[in-house]
Amino acid sequence: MKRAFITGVTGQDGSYLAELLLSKGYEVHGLVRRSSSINRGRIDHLRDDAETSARFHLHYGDMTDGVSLTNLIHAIEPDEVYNLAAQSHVQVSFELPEYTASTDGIGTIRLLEAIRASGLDCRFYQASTSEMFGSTPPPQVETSPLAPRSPYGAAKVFAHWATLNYREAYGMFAASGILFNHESPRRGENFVTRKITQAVARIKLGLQESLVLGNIDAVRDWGYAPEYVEGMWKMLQHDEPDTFVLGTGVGTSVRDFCDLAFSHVGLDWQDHVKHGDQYERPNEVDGLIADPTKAREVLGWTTTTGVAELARLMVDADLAALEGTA
Ligand code: NDP
Ligand code: GDR
Repeated sequence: MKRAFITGVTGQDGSYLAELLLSKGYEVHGLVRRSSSINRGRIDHLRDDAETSARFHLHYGDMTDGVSLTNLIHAIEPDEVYNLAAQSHVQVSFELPEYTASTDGIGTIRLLEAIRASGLDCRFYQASTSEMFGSTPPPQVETSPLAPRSPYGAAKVFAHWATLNYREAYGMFAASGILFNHESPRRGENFVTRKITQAVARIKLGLQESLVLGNIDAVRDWGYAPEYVEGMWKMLQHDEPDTFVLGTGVGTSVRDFCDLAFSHVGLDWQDHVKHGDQYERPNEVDGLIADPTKAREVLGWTTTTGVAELARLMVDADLAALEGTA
């Protein structure tokens, strides 16, 4: 039985990845940080399920606490480590730059060092991001210049390069997945797609009248999260450590995502969306669109859920949650 350690297991991707690995027969260990109220809604079903719960273990730790990471690597002795933990909100990173750098950047070094010092033959996945490309125009590919536009993007560039350095310097199997935006009904409520789909459901049910957004001209490449965690796993099953871009190859503006989501329930987005300066960022990334050719050719990884279907399934899930039929 393979043993995996997932940081960020309580997040969107961590929860789907834990599901995927448990379905493949892995023993899964997840890192959780202490909070005043328990925050495990995305993984409770895995703990409640008799079949998976015996192979699913949670451990307290924090990416800002290197000792906790070292102790856990020694105790768990994983075959695969997936580093998904991060302060992952771009706008928040402008308000918490030092914390973001410590968690997302130095935290990755803390984990890589813990693995290196353990001497384990363990494969490592780093959750890199299209935000690293920043102002480099689309389409972006593995070799495109990195030009981050936020403390988050800069911290992720640091972690990406650290991953490549550990691969080259110590011969570690350290893979970096440069993932473009991927969403789901489990997406955090303050990312723009989920903010929109939740508002659409609330407006449709008469619980809210309008939705305030920042820059609706930004273009992103939005895919469906469960398909992306499959790509993470494939990167660690490949015969050598490498760097891969994962995305759909299709760009959509925030404005057009609004149109897709509102029109799904027969509403006109222009009747409800308002502009709010508080959601404008000090620096914006105008356009991110993947060229995922390498992942398709080398890993056989592709997406099947397009952005229109993604918007529909997220709106439907938010409606079902509000109506109590989820
Ligand atoms: P989420 O924000 O949903 O989850 C982040 C996870 O990291 C949560 O489990 C969170 O714990 C945990 N975390 C945050 N800070 C710390 C810390 N100091 N110590 C330990 N754990 C911490 O992110 P996603 O699931 O969407 O993304 C997963 C990873 O992939 C992130 O690294 C993100 O930056 C990256 N990424 C995401 C993309 C996307 O479109 N979703 C695209 C490209 C990269 P808690 O639940 O307690 O807050
Ligand atoms: P992003 O996602 O910054 O791409 O990072 P987000 O959904 O936050 O923003 C996407 C675009 O929408 C614009 N926008 C708004 N964004 C938010 N959150 N709230 C608003 O009200 C709003 N109005 C307009 C933003 O300016 C931006 O252009 C996500 C995260 O998951 C990162 O962790 C990940 O690395 C990248 O995707 C790839």
